[in-house]
Amino acid sequence: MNQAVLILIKPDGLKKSLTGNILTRLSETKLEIVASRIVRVPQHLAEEHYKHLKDKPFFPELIKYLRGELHDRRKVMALIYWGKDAIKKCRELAGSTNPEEAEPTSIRGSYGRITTSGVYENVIHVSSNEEEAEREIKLWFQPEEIIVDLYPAKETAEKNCKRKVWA
Ligand code: DAT
Ligand code: MG
Repeated sequence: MNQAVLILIKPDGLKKSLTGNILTRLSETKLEIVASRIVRVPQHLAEEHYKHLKDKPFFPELIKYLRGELHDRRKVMALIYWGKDAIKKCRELAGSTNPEEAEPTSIRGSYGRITTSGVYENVIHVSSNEEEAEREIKLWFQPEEIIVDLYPAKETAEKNCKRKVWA
């Protein structure tokens, strides 16, 4: 069954120049990339993305981590991969949440670490199921930024809507 999955290369991945390595690993899946962008992550987006963890003691540090405050790299690379069993394939390649427990050849096992203050720097995010993938993709991307129609969308005509175009 074809699925879409949200991948985030987190700020540690960008700071450590791991983007190419991670994309190479993900290309083993033979899935199709249908959207990508570099994002400066606002507080509300980080909090919404990880809202299922908001009562955890590590939540404030997790938000700082995703926003790049721990790495002085205030950006993440967001991608959507699409194809057969995309979620399972990408999560297998990513490895376990805890990078110390992740399969050593997985992305998190290869490149992740736990900091002395207990932050799981696990380099990438991968949606965990179809429902979460839809929720997350709609948070990080607008329909126009995705080259396939993943979910129903509607057209709006906004009057006096300011936006930047090339000069
Ligand atoms: P995953 O990213 O594998 O889907 P998750 O959704 O349960 O895992 O957690 C989201 C992120 O929160 C995870 O990538 C790292 C962080 N995290 C989870 N459990 C943690 C813990 N016990 N201590 C520190 N950070 C944790
Ligand atoms: Mg998760």
